[in-house]
Amino acid sequence: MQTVYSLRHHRHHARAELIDGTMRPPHERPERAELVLRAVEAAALGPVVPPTEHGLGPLARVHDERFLAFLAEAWGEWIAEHGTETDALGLAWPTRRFTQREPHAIDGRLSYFSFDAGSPIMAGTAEAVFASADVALTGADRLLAGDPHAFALCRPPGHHAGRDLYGGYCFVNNAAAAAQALRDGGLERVAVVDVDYHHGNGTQDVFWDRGDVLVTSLHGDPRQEYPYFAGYADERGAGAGEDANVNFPLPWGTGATRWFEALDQALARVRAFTPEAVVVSLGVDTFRHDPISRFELDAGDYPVLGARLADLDVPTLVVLEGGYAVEALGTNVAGVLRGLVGAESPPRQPE
Ligand code: 6XA
Ligand code: ZN
Repeated sequence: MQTVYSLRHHRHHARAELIDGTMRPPHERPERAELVLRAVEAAALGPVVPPTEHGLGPLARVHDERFLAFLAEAWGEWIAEHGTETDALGLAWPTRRFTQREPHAIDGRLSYFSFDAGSPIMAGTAEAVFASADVALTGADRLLAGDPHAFALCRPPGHHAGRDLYGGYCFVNNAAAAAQALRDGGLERVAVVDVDYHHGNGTQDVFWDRGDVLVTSLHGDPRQEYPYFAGYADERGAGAGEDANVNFPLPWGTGATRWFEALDQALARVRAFTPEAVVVSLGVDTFRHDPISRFELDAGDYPVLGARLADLDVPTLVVLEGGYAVEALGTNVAGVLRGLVGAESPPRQPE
């Protein structure tokens, strides 16, 4: 199995994020990808390769072009207004009964194109974000070339990014871009399985009215958990996409038994859909010791997850999303990958 990785993720290293009422060093930081890379190398899962450049074309298939242009120009506009001493963050959002017109000033545009205050933009953000998308798209290329598995070691993550909205540390939706690239590469049906602790609201948004991409997500109940305003079970898609969006909200404290029950239900939906490829949005912030999450999976559960995905017996691209318990992040991600490629199964007995 190839792992796709770009060093350019280092260009995004925000000074601070707004969390719990204060500005703190971000949970989503470059060290995360390095730790995952080291664990993947240690597990000897296969070669680590750089991404190939895909340009903005494949991203414009899942995002508005104005939004992509905004991401590319936001930092330049911010420093013209505020200098380089602070990261770019929005301040006031167009919520109920506000106009939805795009302002001219950068401070207003940041809010127009975002849904939270926890996703700072800095000098290298656009470069890192577009490189992260290239990582996912290169992973999709591996599947189109016939590989049964690939791992896109993406950073920044992507599953919160909608057609024209960023947030939750996500700017461009890597998994959605990869799923669309698989469709554009000739596959008829693609399923997304989002196992990150947080609802993949961005992926849901991108494929909301589409019947050709099934989106399933297991996540913290939005009544309790970020992103709060998406992820309910009655969000089932619309038009041609009706019933092609399947949410499994789960309460704080959910442990392996309940989580795997929901996973099995999600995978039953995936099987019934008969996809030609699966894109897994892999967050390991479901881990018991994750600092921002409240599920209770243990390290031993991740290879089991990988094996359940392998049981689908469909070409599978794993795209990295969240996970912030840095001491266990690499082990947990590598555990899923080992389970997926069968490295966990006992050696076969001689006949
Ligand atoms: C609020 C929490 C952002 C969640 C990021 C994440 N700043 N999403 O892990 O999957
Ligand atoms: Zn997450």
